[in-house]
Amino acid sequence: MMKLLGTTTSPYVRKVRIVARAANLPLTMLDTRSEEGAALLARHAPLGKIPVLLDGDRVLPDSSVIVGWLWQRHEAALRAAGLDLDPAHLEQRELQVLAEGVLDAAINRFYLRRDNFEERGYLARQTERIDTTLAHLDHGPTPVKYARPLGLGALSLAVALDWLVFRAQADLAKYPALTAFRTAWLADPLAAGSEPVV
Ligand SMILES: N[C@@H](CCC(=O)N[C@@H](CS)C(=O)NCC(=O)O)C(=O)O
Repeated sequence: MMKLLGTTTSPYVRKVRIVARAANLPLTMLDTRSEEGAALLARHAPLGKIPVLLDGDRVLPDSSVIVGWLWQRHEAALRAAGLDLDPAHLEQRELQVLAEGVLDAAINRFYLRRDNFEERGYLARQTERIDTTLAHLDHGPTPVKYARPLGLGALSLAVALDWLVFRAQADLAKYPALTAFRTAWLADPLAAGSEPVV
């Protein structure tokens, strides 16, 4: 059985959980906040980041690598579940870069603030990056719209928005298109049961 090293709060781990469940794959999650999970992460992940998938002899780091691996093996089941994770779709890749850029900036800011860093310099730069990118996605040249099948970028955006709300890192009320996108996502069975919890 495949083992996923991660936490119940991580949006990147959630992306993998959603894809594995959509393909009906048995997956055990091992929490990296436990001693056993932390030891396995230290052994397998030089970057110390989650998720990491252990599949037999294979050790796969990074949610995008893992999703690519699952797509190569289970494309038919994933398409049937309403996902199109083909990395050849460049528009979806572009959306993924923006969504995960926001997410990385917000995660950095969340932890730097917890460590009482001052709101200036590179920390303030993260806030700017989050604001400009959310505004671009909401009312730039092509505002986001929720649609099935869900692509790589839409899936990343969905888990990113949920995490931003979960950790109070963005006020989505300012962004009508993003709010509509999230409302549609939350009503989608693909989202159900995987929401971030501490
Ligand atoms: N590009 C990576 C990003 C993973 C990532 O940043 N994970 C966060 C948790 S959500 C993490 O492990 N952070 C720990 C750290 O930065 O020390 C992916 O897609 O998996």
